[in-house]
Amino acid sequence: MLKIKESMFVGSFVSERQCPGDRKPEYAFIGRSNVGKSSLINMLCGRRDLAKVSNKPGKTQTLNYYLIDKSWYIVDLPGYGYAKISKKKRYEWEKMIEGYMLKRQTLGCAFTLIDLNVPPQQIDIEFMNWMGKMRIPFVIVYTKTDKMGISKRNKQLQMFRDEMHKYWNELPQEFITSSEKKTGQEEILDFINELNTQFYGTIQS
Ligand SMILES: Nc1nc2c(ncn2[C@@H]2O[C@H](COP(=O)(O)OP(=O)(O)OP(=O)(O)O)[C@@H](O)[C@H]2O)c(=O)[nH]1
Ligand SMILES: [Mg+2]
Repeated sequence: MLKIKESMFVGSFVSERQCPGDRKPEYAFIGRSNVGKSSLINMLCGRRDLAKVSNKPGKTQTLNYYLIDKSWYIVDLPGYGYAKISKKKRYEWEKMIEGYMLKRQTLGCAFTLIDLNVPPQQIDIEFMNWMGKMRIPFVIVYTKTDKMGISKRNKQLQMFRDEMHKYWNELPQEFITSSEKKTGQEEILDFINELNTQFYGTIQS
């Protein structure tokens, strides 16, 4: 099992052009504001305060890079769907995220976070449909599952999958997580490890 030994904040950027140019594989964490992206990153890294967490939505506003074990990056992205900002600002954020996702060649996978405590949100579905159309590789990460019992969890999962099946024949890979309880850490890190191996394998051959 992969464990992260070293995690380091590298920098905050506002466009893809500014991002590191050393061609290491990277994994982006994306989802609605407040879904738990920064918390999940801390959980994966076994750190308390690596990424800034807040109970107010809209905390992360830039593309934040973390270098992991000197060989790959985690990218904390600003959340989408946050209503309480100006139209202009929201537009700028959308362009920043969109530009990043479309242009970033070293993006190995977008981890799309879905809060399992709320009913399926159209904005999440639309975002995944867009990634599908753009052929951006992504997986689903259900968050905050410590806040419910197993039967509610299964019910919510079923609802979300039913909604996805309206658009997708086959669903992407899923991870069930809780940053509070460290649920899903091993599964996600093993998955990233596999992708890293593929990435470096392809480059060397
Ligand atoms: N119970 C519970 N709360 C969580 C979990 N993950 C995050 N939270 C809480 O959810 C709130 C938002 O967490 P963040 O990690 O800042 O969310 P974010 O997606 O990075 O938010 P933005 O940067 O604003 O887009 C905080 O109050 C966290 O403590 C979890 O697994 N369980
Ligand atoms: Mg955040």
